[in-house]
Amino acid sequence: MARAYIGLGSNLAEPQRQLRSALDAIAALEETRLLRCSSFYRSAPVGPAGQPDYINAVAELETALAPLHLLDRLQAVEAAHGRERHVRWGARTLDLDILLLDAQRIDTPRLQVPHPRMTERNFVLVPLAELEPDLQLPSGESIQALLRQCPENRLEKI
Ligand code: ROI
Repeated sequence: MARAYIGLGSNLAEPQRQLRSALDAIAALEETRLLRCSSFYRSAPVGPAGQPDYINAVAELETALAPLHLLDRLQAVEAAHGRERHVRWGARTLDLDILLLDAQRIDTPRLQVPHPRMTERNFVLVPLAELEPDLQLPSGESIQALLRQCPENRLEKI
């Protein structure tokens, strides 16, 4: 079994409802157990302006699925929530990112773990640190050090 942290984000079509429904779908995945979810956070959009605020959270899972199978299942959950991939960094109904899988490093065209942009995003680091305040990334960096270096972006716990 691998311990996985998944980033959840939505800024369309009742984002809090999208996240709750995504958590139900994740909890129902085969060979997977949803262990915990952080609080929900409201965050200003990173990327193109003129889109609604996001709701973000991080979930902790235990899974026996291989990494690419987990990615397939999460992308199916995104698709079931009406996710359409048009504009890079555009508004989205549901985004599910594999942030960490134990201390594994994966670097393939389809999947990179740790998620390559997680260290620049307080909407990922803050909910992850809420779950795991003593976490170390595979690079050896502590989540607390990463939080101190992370760019400021408006974020409030709901
Ligand atoms: N901005 C915020 N605040 N939250 C997100 O989940 C998010 N996701 C994205 C981009 C468009 C980069 N910006 C985001 O994919």
